[in-house]
Amino acid sequence: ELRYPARLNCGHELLDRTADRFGPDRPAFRTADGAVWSYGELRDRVDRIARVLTADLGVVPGNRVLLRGPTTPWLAACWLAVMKAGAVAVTVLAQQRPAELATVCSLARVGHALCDVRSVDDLVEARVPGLRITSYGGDSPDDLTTLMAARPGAYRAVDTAADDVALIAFTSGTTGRPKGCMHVHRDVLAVADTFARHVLRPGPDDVFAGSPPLGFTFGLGGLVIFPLRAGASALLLEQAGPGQLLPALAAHRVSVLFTAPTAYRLMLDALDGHDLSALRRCVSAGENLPAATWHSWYERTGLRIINGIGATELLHIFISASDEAVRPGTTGVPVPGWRARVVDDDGRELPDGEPGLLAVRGPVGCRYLADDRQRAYVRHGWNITGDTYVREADGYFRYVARADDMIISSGYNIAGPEVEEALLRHPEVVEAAVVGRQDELRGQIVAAYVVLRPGAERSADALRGHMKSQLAPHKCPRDFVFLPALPRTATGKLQRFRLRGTGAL
Ligand code: 3SK
Repeated sequence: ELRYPARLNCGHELLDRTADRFGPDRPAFRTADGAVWSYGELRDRVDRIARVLTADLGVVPGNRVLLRGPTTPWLAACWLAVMKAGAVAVTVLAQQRPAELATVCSLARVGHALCDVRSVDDLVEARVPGLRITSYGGDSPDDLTTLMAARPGAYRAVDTAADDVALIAFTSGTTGRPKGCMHVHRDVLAVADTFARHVLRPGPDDVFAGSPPLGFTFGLGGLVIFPLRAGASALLLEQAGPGQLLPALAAHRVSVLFTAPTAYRLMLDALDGHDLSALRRCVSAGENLPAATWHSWYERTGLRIINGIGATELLHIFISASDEAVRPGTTGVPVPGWRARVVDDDGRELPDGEPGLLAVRGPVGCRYLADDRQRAYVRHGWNITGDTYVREADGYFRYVARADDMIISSGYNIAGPEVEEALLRHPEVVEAAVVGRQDELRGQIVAAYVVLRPGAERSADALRGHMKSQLAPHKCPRDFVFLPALPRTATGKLQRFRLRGTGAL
């Protein structure tokens, strides 16, 4: 069991203690253009930002501070400064539009914003009443970068309680209405001391990199919390599509990679000529990793992708496995410190092999910010993630579908991901999504939305033939739709509701 003192500031633990332990000259953050921030430099900048927050902007512990910008050391430094100042970080994605920003600010009662100077316009356009916006990275007299220069470093972190709220992470899920998930200082350390410590086992020489932004807790963990907790460094990439990721992995000798299944698939097509010899851990989360992608990556790189399921509600990954314990096609086992079971709608545990709702509990729990949906997420002390899973006889958890993604056709229960996985085994298919479409005769039919490799022939007959060789007839799609790209949220999650016809494509 994890034990933390009653008074704890996660910013102080992640930054000051790590800098003291490993030395201020160790690299903390790197950028694509070769800049390196040592722990000592990072600490100095964080402390000056914390002083500006408190002395110039009047931020007091508990105030909510919105953070917005591309993935840079400055954004990470602002996050750490908010932690050290005992305020509450509300991180949002660079892609979020003014109306969405206004909703988040109103739900979280945000009074201050630190925003990359390049992303300020949208925030101004959001017209949030009473919001004080401070840009960073500019050169105006009221820019954070200018204000910092007039403030000394050496800021002493606020003596927060371990269960004071440290951050509010918003999730829109895959359907819309945003929910704010509150996490306390202890939670921030707990995800590093469970998933990162037991599954990644990082050391100070590791270099972390990846595509998820810091406004998504997958990225915040993988690119800030985990490397700093280990005294390691992170390469922070403003552009982190598969096209930028591969050369960056080689040039910066990245050893721990965080990205989503789609990026692994896209990188497979472009691996040649890239030196990935420093890479030792490849983490996939955000959505289910198909076994076909795991095997192709292993064949080409010799690396075993670490699959994981996480949630904004629970901050990071809670089921996973690493090294020889990885079983392709499954997510893994509860990360040490976590428990998981498969239950029915009444919360009763189901026997192994039977699909049901995934229920988990551990050091971090879901605490929605004033939202009735809390009652549905936390039942009988267990977090119900909304995923359908099977626990196999050997204790491994296998993903079946999102609970609302099961297709019922002619009385058969069909899991969309199983059909998608079979589609992805076709050599011309890069992405696939399967949904149920209403049908008078069968209740629902299986409809497949497919993205092909550039130049591939759009032939439904060819796909139909392939699917017949892969799956029982009732699971084969009756309709194929070819798309240039699948609709996704800003964090990369598939928006099936748009494919079901309940939203614009
Ligand atoms: O949403 C997810 O899938 C996720 C995965 C890993 C860590 C955090 C999150 C939110």
